Amino acid sequence: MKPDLFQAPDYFNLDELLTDEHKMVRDAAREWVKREVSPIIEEAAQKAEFPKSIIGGLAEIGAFGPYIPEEYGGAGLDQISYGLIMQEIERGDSGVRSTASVQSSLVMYPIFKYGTEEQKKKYLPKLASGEMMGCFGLTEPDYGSNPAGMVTNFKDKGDHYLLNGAKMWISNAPFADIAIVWAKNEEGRIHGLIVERGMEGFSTPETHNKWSLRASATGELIFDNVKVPKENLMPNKSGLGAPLGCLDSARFGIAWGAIGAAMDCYDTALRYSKERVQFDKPIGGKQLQQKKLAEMITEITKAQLMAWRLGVLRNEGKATSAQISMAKRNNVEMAINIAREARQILGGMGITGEYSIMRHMMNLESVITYEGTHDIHLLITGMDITGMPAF
Ligand code: TGC
Ligand code: FAD
Repeated sequence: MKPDLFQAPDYFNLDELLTDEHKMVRDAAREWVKREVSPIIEEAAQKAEFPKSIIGGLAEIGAFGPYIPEEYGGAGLDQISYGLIMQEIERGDSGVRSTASVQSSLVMYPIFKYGTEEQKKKYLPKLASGEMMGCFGLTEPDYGSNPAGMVTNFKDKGDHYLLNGAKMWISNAPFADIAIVWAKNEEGRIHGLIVERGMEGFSTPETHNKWSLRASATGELIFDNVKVPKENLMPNKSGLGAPLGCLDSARFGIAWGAIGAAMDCYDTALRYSKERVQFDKPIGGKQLQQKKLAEMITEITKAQLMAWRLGVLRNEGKATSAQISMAKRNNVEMAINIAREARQILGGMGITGEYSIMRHMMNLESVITYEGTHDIHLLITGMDITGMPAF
C-alpha cells in the first residue's frame, strides 16, 4: 500500500467550531491511525484477519468508551470528541471503527446505562483498557430489521437463567470475552444479559467469505442451554427500547465515521488527479474529473455540518433517535457514493490494494446495512414526519 499522505479536508473552516480538547483528541487519533493502522490494514483485509495488535492503541486513544466517565475507566469526553475519534478511525478502516463502536456503544454503554454498580465495576474498566473485549447480539437468522420478533429466550431456573437461541452477523464475536445478549423472558419481554466466554453451551463460530469489512471478525452466537448467573442480567431497562437506545449511540458514531471514509477517498482521488497525466495534462484539469471532486467536497462539507450539529444536540441531551437515523443514513450514502466516484478517478489503479478506496467501498456496503439498513432509516424518518409507521 502507498504511504499514508492523508490531509483532512475542512472546506468551511469547521475547526473553528471545535474546542482545543476536540482538536487534541482528533489529532491524537489521526496520528495513531497513520502510524499504526495504515501500514497494516491492507494486508489484514486481504487476509481477512482482525489485527488484534491494535487493541492496545485503540484503548490509548480513548476509542473504548470515550464518553464513559473516568471513574469507570472511560475517557470522560463529550459526544463531539467521540464522533471525531470514530471519524479518524474509519478514515483508516470501517472494520476497525466497528470494533471500537461495538466496544463503546454496544457493550460499555448498556452496562453503564442499564447495569448494576457491581456490573459496572466488574466490566467497564477492563473493557476501557482493552483487557476485555465485547460483542452485541441482537440480530437473529430470521429477525434482522425486525428484532422485536427475536426467538432467543431465557427461563428462570431458580438460582440461574437458562438461555437458548442463536444470533448471527455479530461483530467481534469470534474473539469477544463477553457478549451483551438480548433475549426474551417467559413473558416475552426483552432483557439484556451478560454472557461470558467459557460458559457451557456458549459458542461463537466465525463467519467466513465476506467481501466487506474483512479486517473485522464477524460470527454467530450459539446458546445451547447456557446457565447464566442471575447477577448477569442488566436490570435497569427492558423492552426493545433498551437495545435500540444503544443503537442510537452507535449510529451517531457511524454518522461521523462515514465522513472519515469519505474524506480518505476524496483526498486520495484529489492527489491522484493532480499527478496522473493523460492527453498531456493532469486528469484533475479535466472538467469531468473536477465535477466529481467538487461534488465530493460539497457532500463531505454538508455531512460534516450535520454531524457537528448532531453532536451539539447530543451534548445537550436533545438529539432525537430520528435525527440520528437521518444522519447515519445520509452520511453513509454520501460516503459510499464518494467511494464509487473516487474509484473511477483512479481508473484501473482504483481496484488495487495500493490505494484504500476499493476497501472503503466494500466496507461501506456493510455500514449501509448494519445498525439499521438504508431503507429502515428512511422509514424511521418517514414515521417521524407523518406519525405513521410503514415498516
Ligand atoms: P417500535 O414499536 O417502534 O419501538 C419499540 C420500543 O423502542 C422504542 N424505540 C427506541 N428507543 C430508543 N432508541 C431508539 N432508536 C428507538 N426506536 C424505538 C420505542 O419508543 C418503543 O418503546 P416502548 O417503551 O413504547 O416499548 O419498534 P418496532 O418493532 O416497530 O421497530 C422499529 C424499528 C424498525 C425502527 C427497529 O426495530 C429498528 O431500528 N430496526 C433495525 C434493527 C437494527 O438496527 N439492528 C442493528 C443490530 S446491531 C448492529 O447492526 C451492530 S453493527 C456494529 C458494528 O460493527 O459497528
Ligand atoms: P433484512 O432485515 O432481512 O432486510 C433485507 C432487505 O429488506 C433490506 O434491504 C431491508 O432494508 C429490507 N427491508 C426489511 N424490512 C423492510 C420493511 N419493513 N420495508 C421495506 N424494506 C424492508 N447485528 C448485531 O446484532 N450485532 C452486530 O455486531 C452486528 N454486526 C454486523 C456486522 C456485519 C458485517 C453485518 C453485515 C451485519 C451486522 N449485524 C449485526 C446485523 C445487521 O444489523 C443486520 O444485517 C441488519 O439489521 C439487517 O438485517 P438483515 O441482514 O436480516 O436484513
